Amino acid sequence: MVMSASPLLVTCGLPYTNGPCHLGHLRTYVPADFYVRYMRRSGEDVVFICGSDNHGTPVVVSAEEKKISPRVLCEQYHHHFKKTFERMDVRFDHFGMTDDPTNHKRTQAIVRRLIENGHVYSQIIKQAFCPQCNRFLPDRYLEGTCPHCHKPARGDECDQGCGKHLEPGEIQDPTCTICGTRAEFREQEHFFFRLSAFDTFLDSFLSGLQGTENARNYARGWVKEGLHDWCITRTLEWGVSFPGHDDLVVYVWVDAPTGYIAFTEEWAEKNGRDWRDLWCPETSRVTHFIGGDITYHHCVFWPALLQGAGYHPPHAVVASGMLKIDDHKFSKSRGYVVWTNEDYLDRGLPSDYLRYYLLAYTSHTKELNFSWRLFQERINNEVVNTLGNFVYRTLHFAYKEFGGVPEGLVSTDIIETIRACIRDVDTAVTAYEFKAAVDIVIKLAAYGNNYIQTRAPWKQIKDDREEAEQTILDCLQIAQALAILTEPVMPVSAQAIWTMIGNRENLAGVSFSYADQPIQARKFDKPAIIFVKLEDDLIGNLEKELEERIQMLNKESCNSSLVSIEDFAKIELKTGRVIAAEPIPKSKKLLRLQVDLGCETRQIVSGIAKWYTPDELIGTDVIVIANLQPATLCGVESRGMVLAAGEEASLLIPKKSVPPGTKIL
Ligand code: B3M
Ligand code: ZN
Repeated sequence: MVMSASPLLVTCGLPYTNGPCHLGHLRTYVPADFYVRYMRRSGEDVVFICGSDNHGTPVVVSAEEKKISPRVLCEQYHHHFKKTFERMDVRFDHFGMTDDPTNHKRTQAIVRRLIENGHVYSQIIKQAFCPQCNRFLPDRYLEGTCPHCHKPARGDECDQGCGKHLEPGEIQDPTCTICGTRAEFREQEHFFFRLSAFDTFLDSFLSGLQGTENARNYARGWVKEGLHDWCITRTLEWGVSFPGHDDLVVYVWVDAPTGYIAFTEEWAEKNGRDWRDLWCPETSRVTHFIGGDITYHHCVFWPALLQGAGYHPPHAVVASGMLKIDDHKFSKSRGYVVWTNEDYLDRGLPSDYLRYYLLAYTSHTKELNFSWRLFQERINNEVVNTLGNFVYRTLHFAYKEFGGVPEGLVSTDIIETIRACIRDVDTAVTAYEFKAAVDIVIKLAAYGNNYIQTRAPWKQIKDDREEAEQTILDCLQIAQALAILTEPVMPVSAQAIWTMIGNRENLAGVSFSYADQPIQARKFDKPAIIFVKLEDDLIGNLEKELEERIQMLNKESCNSSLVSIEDFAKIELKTGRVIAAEPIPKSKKLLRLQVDLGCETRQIVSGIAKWYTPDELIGTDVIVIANLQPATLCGVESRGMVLAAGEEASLLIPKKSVPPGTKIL
């Protein structure tokens, strides 16, 4: 790795605070964390920055559905993401919020500079408006058809087809997302960023842009096709005010990437550093890790914004391939999703295994397929049988026969093998080929396995103790190198191996150059098994749950069988008012509700604890199935069911207030 004086700033695309963390997120964050750990271990000064993306219509639409303020929703998910990343051992130096004051200030400063530099102009445009909801419909408030590929699209992007960014007014057959009414168009003044004037700049910028080729090549193609100016204002109340126009906010794709700078400022403030050292010098190395679907924003729009406002454009963009679940396009609404907490970490599965899979499945820029079976196969073969087996056999034998690392000189060809491995890993990481890097490390473990197997120190020791001692010393050297080299991939297990070999200091402070240093004699304790096999039962259950989720959602959305009106009439639907709500101690999901049904108060247990606090439910009018057979959930009797829609349990609520117990006909 070539050393450079400027610190390396690594950022990750900012998650929207409108839904929980899933594997699609981790597809980018885990490799970024791997890269940061790797670069640090190579001696680089690295700052790792991320934060949550709080603005834009994804957040307002969700907040509106949940009937909470956007800020409250953002804080909930902000904490959720922060905690989830910690649980996954993705360790940011700072995790900010784009709605915090630093980012409001930085965004406005950038917009002002763009205006002063003549890169912004105003224009009267036709804006989609919903006559029913009586409001303008920016971005995700609008649905329709993509004018380019004719697939269903959102107001500002073709999310189900060609992926193109759509400008206001471009989408065909537009309807309001909230009420489904066909949108009308009304004239309004908006502000545009003159992106089209940056084609020459972008051409030369992209030819020097580091990172993965996919990002560079797509962006070059788009610049060649011709650039359109971007409308950078929206008629919304939530966001960063557009300077001089309080009725408008800045488009989320201006203030979201600006968060990268604002979060660096916040980090620098806390750490007595100057954020400018990371963003301003010619030698600055800002490296953005992003999902491939936001390449346009990071390789075209954002560099032009920075250039226009007099900032230094990024040094590298590393774009990950998309995630598939069971070979299907990732889709929350169709159930092709694996939630990081609920489906993985909360089951007690180790973060290290998932990190390994995400890094080792395929090259970073390719599509990554997740299935529980493949996950089991890869972990059991590579992590448990190859790496784990080698380390355990080595340590176990060394402990049993020598009580630790024996005195002696490690064989030179072992040191050479380790050196070659470090060199190859370095070449791979420099090319952002993380899978190749992980494979090389596992190959070293396989080499070790073969070494111990063919020399069989358990046989050698019978005739020649010294020969056995040499074999095990060589193996211990490999095990020590493996602890250092696997740390960026599986930090928890690597630390455990490191400690088991009898090292006292923390592995975090150890550099790669230590891996080929002869291991010193020392005693260590009886080793433990670190990598445990993923059993068929567990994987079978997880697979079944995923299948059931997919089937249920698909049935719901299209294949529902018909019921007669008589059958439907058997179900007694009534309105009810929540008069008391409390958590159920043994459950994270359930709430115990007391619901006023007019003639009686009913106890109903509802799986909505993740989405609503007991306090906010009190006084809410809900729809209840009143004649459901009683059931006992977590030891609490439930007599009825409260209706809610979707993965995030959006409660169905009567539009006009009606007395509790009103029958639904
Ligand atoms: N919040 C998430 C996405 O579109 C978006 C990323 C912002 S990065 C500055 O993937
Ligand atoms: Zn399209």
